[in-house]
Amino acid sequence: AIKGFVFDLDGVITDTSVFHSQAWHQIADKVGVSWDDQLADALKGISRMDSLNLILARGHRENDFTPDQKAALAAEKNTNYLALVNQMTPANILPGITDFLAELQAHGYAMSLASASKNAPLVLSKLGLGHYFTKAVDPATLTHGKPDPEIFRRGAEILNLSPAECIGVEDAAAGVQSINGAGETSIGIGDPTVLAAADINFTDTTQLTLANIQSQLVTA
Ligand code: G16
Ligand code: MG
Repeated sequence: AIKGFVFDLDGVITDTSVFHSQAWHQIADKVGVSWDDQLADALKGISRMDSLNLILARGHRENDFTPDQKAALAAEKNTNYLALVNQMTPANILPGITDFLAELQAHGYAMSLASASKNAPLVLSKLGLGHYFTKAVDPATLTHGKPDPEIFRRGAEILNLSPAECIGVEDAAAGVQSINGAGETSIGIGDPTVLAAADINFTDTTQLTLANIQSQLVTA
């Protein structure tokens, strides 16, 4: 039986991707790499340094910076990003999420966070949701990022649950792959063609209710 839920942050609980994009766009301009929506999309869910490496590679500038210079660029992006995160409020919570988290808590489900973001605790506190996520995987301790199953496997472990007892919730294909690889039931939020590997598909966060999940699990 399902006893817990493991949540992605960006794209499920809130849309930090617009802020990540804005912050990276400033760095791309600085190093002379042209910015487009495709590049912005490619950065979703991947770590800070992997994001910088991807931006530099797009501009064929991957060999133009020392490790120290790259660390400085990544730190500058994070400063840009934190300025935006500090303006976040509970109004930035995606529709239906507040009700869904309350419903899960009322029914005694455990919940944890599986976000690649080192800033996730700050984001959750700005949203007023920190109390739901006292259990969160520390991304600094991971060997592999999504789509590797490690982060979702750890999301179950910190709840003292087996993967079979957990549902993972994701908006990215790489995240759904991570959930499936961990042996959890996957819910994909967004375009069902992109998230075809998910056990359950919802087009948006307003569809996240226990009743909808139960009816999808029965028909699956
Ligand atoms: C998020 C974002 C990524 C970001 C990553 C690391 O992942 O989707 O774009 O690069 O975290 O963030 P930070 O620089 O704050 O450590 P997720 O897993 O919440 O979708
Ligand atoms: Mg996401």
